[in-house]
Amino acid sequence: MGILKDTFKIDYVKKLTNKSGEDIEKTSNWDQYNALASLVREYLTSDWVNTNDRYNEKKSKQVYYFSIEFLTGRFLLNNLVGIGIKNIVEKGLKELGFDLEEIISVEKDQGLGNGGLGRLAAGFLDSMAALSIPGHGCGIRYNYGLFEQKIIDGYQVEFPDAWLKDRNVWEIKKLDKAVEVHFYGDVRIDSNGKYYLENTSPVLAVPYDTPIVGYKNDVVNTLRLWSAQVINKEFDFSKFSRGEYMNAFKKKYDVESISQVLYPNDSYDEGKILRLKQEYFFVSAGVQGIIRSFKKMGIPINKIYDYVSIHINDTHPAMAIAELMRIFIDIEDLSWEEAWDITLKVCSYTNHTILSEALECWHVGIFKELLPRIFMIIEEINRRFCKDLFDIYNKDQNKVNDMAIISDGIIRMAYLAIVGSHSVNGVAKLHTEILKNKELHDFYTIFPAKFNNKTNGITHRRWLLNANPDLSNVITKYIGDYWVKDALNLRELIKYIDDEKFQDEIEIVKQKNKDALADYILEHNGIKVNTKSIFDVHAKRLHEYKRQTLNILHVMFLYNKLLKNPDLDFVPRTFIFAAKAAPSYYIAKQTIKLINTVGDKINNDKRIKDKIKVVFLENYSVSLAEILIPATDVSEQISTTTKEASGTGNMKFMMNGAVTIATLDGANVEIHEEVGTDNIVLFGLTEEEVYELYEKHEYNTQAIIDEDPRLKEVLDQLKNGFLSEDKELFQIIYDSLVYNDEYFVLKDFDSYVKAHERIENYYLDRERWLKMCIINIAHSGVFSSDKTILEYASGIWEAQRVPK
Ligand code: GPQ
Repeated sequence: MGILKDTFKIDYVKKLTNKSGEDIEKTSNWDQYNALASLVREYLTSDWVNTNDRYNEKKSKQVYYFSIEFLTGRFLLNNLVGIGIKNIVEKGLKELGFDLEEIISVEKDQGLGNGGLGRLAAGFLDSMAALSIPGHGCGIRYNYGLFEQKIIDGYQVEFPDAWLKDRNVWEIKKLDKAVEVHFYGDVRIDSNGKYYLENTSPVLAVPYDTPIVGYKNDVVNTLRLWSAQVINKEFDFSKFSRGEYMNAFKKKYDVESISQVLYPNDSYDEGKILRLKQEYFFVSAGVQGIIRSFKKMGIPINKIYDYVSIHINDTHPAMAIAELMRIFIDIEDLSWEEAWDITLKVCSYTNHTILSEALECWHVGIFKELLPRIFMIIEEINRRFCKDLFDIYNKDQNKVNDMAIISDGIIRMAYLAIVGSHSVNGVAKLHTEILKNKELHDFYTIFPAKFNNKTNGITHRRWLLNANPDLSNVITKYIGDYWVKDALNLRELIKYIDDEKFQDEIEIVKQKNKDALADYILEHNGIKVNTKSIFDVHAKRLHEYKRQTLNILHVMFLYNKLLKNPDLDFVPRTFIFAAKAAPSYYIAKQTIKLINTVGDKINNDKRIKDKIKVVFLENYSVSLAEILIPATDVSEQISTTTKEASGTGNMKFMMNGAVTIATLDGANVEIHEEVGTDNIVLFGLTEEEVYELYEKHEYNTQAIIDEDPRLKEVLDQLKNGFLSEDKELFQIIYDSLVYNDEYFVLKDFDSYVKAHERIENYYLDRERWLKMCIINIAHSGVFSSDKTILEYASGIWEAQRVPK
């Protein structure tokens, strides 16, 4: 949209005064934010309405991305840029005496996700809007997002994330679009042989819609998040008259607990009944809403697959398959066969991990009680599937049991998702190959056509254009701004690789971002870091397979080396960590304590003359990542090969000109393909070596320790009082490494040390380093989620672009 600066100023002053009830000079930062965000919401409303009208008029196929997490972060900057008024607004505010950047920083992150999976969902919404694809999100409006992390005495302490405490400016509550979701009850059959439920406990699902703004294309899609409310007639008013005032609220409390809080686990299935309720709650509400709006078009229900695609983001929404079947059969009167045919065409599924502890399973007992009709339908899907398997595998009952959706009293949600979808994709080439050849090989054998790869992506608008404005300006100065529309255009930068002026400018921008991060670190951690040191960053969830332990052991080794020889020629390093651990993941939390303990010791040791600093940044979140990533020199992507399905942080760092130190895992493989061996620093076991080690059962950690005095020294330091008087503090980490090194930390240690030595050498050669940075930026365009989404749209959803 276009707007004149003076018009904006008038609008803003009016809004600010109205909202705050104060003279503008007396308003708080929050007032200023609230007014600006409200105004932007108003400005984009007509595009939102028009986008929906356009989709309806054209009967465009709609994609619904179902996800139990959407980690969107802040909206204000993204929306200002998307509707094309950022510069006008910035100038207007300045003339009024306000600072846009300051106002932007008031917004609380919408942190309704744990990590990669939820962030991917948010990025996909951004890309769908930017590409004019009718695609919307469906999820849960948690009252509390992912916990806020504070580091107290080196330990992670969790605090609730009350993100809705102040008004959420972006959302609109749509009471008229509320639907009922039914739990428990008894399945009955009527005289026509139709199933229905009786004596259920219904819950009201109320949608809150948030606009998802495209990029200067007048498109505004929708993220619809559902909130659980007690149904008025279910509120037991008679209890009041009986004097049971407090008890009357119990039901309300129980119902509202469904959308109260996000489970804080990443890649781990806790199997709690409340989680199952959450899943069915948003799936049922979402599916009902979709069918209701589809039916308004007056098209027969058995043609729905031409108009609707439902994407199942990991298995949490897999019940969409059974819910569609329920509605098609019980309400729309379709036959099982017809209903199944349509359901398959509508649904597609993405797998995000091969970690066994993440694979979602439910006990038949609790499932059947909570969702009796859905259970019956899954049983029938399973019965028919097993019958087919029985024929395919020549009556081999073992094979049937291996692949059954329900087996030994357990429902395997991944199998339901595969059987009930027409497409199953992994999230990076290596991951998809592992699914096809190992983890899901049996399914691949019978459904080869379903399996496909869609390598993850990131939105280059948030992660480059908005998070790193200085780098963006340099890029645009050299190659124009077409890269914002099409990130592949970043390749044009290669032309300037030898241009010294360009190299200088890249260096200056990085230094400026490092200076800003150093200020942040000083303010938040009280640590003064050397802004000329290598900023080496390991930022992601804390998980054993992501191997923050390998990193910190290496830091300890470098420290030992300096203690032995304080005058060593040594490129100063700042090792920065940022990671949340699941509150119940003990070893992960002890790893945070270890990092902080090592940090305290090193940071305060005068002998090493500030050559190493270790910083743990608390509360890693989207907005912290936006500060951290542009300031990074070295990106740590060091998961045990085969364990990281894709990774997306790796792509963000690369796009901001960091050099990656990496195992050949997940999408690192594809980053390597893009930049070539000279522009990434690889180390560690290969896929084949990892599988061989697992299969041979010959992995001997003691032999490795005996041969490597560096390793022996750091391991001893974990428990000899070197770090803490409490010698048991890190016993669990020591034991896991020495006696059960599942993630091959010790095996990869030597190769990791050497990789860091290479990094040091490359960094010393300034020109070489800058060229590596430039090559990384220039080749990062293939990892734009725009490319990924175009592949989903054509290869899976058959959705068209519907530009204005
Ligand atoms: N991922 Cl199963 C999560 O963030 N949470 C999860 O529960 C599961 C997967 C990640 C995965 O670990 C990363 O490798 C991916 O890049 C990311 O999903 C998005 O696909």
